[in-house]
Amino acid sequence: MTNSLIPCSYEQTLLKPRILHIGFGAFARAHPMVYLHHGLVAEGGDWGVVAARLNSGVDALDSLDAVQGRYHIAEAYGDTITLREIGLLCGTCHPARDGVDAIPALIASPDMSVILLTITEKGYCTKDGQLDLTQAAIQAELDGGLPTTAIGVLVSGLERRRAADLGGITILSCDNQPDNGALTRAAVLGFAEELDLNLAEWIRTHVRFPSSMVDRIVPAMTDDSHTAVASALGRDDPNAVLCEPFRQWVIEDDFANERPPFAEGGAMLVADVQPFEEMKLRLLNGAHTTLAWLGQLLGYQTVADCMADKELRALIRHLMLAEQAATLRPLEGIDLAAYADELLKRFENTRLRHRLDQIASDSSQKMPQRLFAPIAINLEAKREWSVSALAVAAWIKGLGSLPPVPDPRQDELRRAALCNDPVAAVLSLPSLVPDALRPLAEFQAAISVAFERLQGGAKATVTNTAEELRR
Ligand code: CS2
Repeated sequence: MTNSLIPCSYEQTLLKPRILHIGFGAFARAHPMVYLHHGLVAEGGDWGVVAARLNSGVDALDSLDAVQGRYHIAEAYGDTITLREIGLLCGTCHPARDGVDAIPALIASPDMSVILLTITEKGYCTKDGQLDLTQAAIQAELDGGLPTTAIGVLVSGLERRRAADLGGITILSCDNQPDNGALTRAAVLGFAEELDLNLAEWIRTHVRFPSSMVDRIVPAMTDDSHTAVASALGRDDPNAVLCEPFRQWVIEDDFANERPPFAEGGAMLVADVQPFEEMKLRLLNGAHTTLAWLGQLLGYQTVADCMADKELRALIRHLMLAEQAATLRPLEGIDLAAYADELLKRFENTRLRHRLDQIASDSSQKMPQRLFAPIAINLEAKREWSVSALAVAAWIKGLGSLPPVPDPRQDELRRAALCNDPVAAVLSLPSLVPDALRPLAEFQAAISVAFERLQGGAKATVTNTAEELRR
């Protein structure tokens, strides 16, 4: 085992609370914070971060406070673990501990310049690209209740910021959604418009919502990963996160004011993020979701277990290159075959134990961008999409036969998956399959065929499909 430890080289006491991160979990610690860390190492500066959580537990923040916000990132592959000490936090904030006004007050503090979001797909409370006004939590907030959703908290903070006559601010989404900046903007504006049209106008003028594509595989921490970090570090760090060495962040260059040193820390700033987002959402996340369901039906637990199955690995490579890559616009300087092979190597990382049931959670929020959108393009182009069909069929089969995983639509999905015709029942649920795809008879027919095959056994289906694709 080769271990190295790189201590933090900038002065934490010089940092000011200029960035607020809402949804401060493992991914936040291991991705955007690592970019900022490298930026501070390279350039210095005073960009400190306040770590906030909303509905998830406060313990993780208390635990950071107990060590002045310092924690380690362990980048692991094969026999090598590189530990980095991260020391850029200025404090933490949680409404349950600090009061409901605490996060809005931070948004309206003069030094605050950028708000980062990792709130997962469902945290945006949208439906069909707009704020979903029918969601109970949104309704309660709009009826005068305390802000509890990220969108409500953001608008409450922006309202105070406007009242305090402070300048604009940037809200930067770091979640796996296409056009995540535009989606955040639509949700925030949708909420503000219900409250006060002048506030909505102020937001339009003063707040920027750049889109970004984020990539780093950061599985939930387990006892094993804590033990691996402790043995590499020589002591326990309860706040450490173990992840892969790879990281990528492509950010739309659209900031309201000064930009934190993300680019200096390795991020790419571009005019248009969309082609990068589509590439990553379809090749990486599309493959992940396929593995999550098909892999579980095969009895595997982790992504790396799936990669040891040669036939499944071949299907995933086919999905990436023949089905998903075919739907992308050409991206200058990117070799998609090399990108796919690098993804497969990343998936093989046995140090991560990236659980399939973790990836399977919230699938109703992931299917549209990861599988349905590319299927629609392939159908239109009359291209083959057999592995994508298998992925959707595996999801429907898994919903009815595997232990349930968290999903905001879990109850209706399970009910539909246990009907006589689960394929028709699941695919016709409202706002799940895009309108352009749902009525196409060939869409449902292909998923039904794949579902029938899976009824005969997942292993035989994978073997036969791999054989058919080789021909
Ligand atoms: C995964 C992602 O859980 C999931 O849905 O597909 O978290 C994935 O690991 C990251 O997007 C990688 O960048």
